[in-house]
Amino acid sequence: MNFYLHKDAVKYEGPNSQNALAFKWYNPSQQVMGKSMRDHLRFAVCYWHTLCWPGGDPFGGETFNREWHHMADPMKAAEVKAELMFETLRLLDIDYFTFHDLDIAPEGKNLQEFNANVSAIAKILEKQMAKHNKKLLWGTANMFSNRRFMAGAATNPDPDVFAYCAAQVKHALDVTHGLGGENYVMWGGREGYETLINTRIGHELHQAGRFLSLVVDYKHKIGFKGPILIEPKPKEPSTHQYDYDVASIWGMLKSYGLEKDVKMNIEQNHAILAGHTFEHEIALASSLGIFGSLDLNRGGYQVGWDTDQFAMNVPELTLMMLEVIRAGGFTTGGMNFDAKIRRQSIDPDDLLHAHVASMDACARGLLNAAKIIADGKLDAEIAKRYSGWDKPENKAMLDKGASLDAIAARVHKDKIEPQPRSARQEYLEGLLNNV
Ligand code: XLS
Ligand code: NI
Ligand code: NI
Repeated sequence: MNFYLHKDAVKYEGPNSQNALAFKWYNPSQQVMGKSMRDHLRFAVCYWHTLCWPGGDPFGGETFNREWHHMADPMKAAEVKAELMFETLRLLDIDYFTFHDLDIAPEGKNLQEFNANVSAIAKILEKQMAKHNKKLLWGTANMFSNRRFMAGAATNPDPDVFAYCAAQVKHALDVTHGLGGENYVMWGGREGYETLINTRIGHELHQAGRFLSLVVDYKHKIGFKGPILIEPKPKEPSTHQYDYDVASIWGMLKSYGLEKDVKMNIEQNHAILAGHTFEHEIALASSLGIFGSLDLNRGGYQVGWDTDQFAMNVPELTLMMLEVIRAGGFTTGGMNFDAKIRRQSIDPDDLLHAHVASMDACARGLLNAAKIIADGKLDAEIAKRYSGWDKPENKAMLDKGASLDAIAARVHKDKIEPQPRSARQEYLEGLLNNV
């Protein structure tokens, strides 16, 4: 289908280019800290916001009027979306894409028909991937749109819904595996509750933990190599969500012994809704050994919901990239544009402008982060702040054999009196602005 007006793949032209559909900073082959920008950033285009969302909001319906949203035959529309996904990837020079089962194919009358539709479109995707040399970053199952999930997916009070979810995830994981997907994502939009007066929290939490364990077992059974990624979000659509943030998921992973198989897919807007910064969630996941992948977007700071705007703020992206580099970079993960253009951006090429501008902003963030690391002053300041822990007597306090009374005895013997030191925040903020 003829959709975009722009026909040539976007290319790097450098910071002085006046061409709006050219990269000014994202130069895929440029080496940064021993790795190409393409390999650092591992961008992905998402199906749902890019090709499925019609531009509605809670107060008004569609604004985009895309032709394929109005086709009589939903399988024909699915084929058009598949074709357009690869056209989008070609134009943006992006290697990866992501989808929910329901994004790529229509539901049909029952689960059998849904599975058959998903498998049929997956065949088309497979051919296109081989032809265009594109890859699947991750797949997932949509277990939040249909009314059967209104009281939860795996945490539904009705065990039939739990069973249905098992069948749906089995198929979505099979399809993701078949397409060589590098991760499998679980976002539990309905895995929470509205009111405690009708809810058994303990039972629902156990359902969530057991469901995740079943998915991990199945992943091993079929030899799926990538991690299962959980995507934390504190609320919306549920009022109280069990997968609130990285810290709460860590608790669940530890209690069910899943911390080796499950990692985090962290989204900027979800971090903001949980009262955290994006970099906080990345740093925490990395320090717990569960950093996986990123859903890249930006929350509107004036509204309290998931606005999923394209990430454009270079200083914020600098701090984000600094944490990604400190985490050792991506292995199977990447940066998925889980972002939607505003509903007034109705031109087809607005989709290209959004991705290109955000890719450039990420590239600037990467270059800035690399400069901060090369400059070394920030890291030196942090090292100095923690340098007391290099002394053997201090290190020993964290060892297994340490005891409270022995430490107390040393405090009295050596007359230890802590001397407060400046944390130098404004000096460091100035330092970052000047790299
Ligand atoms: C919604 C989530 C969703 C997941 C995939 O807020 O971000 O888009 O990324 O189910
Ligand atoms: Ni997301
Ligand atoms: Ni989101």
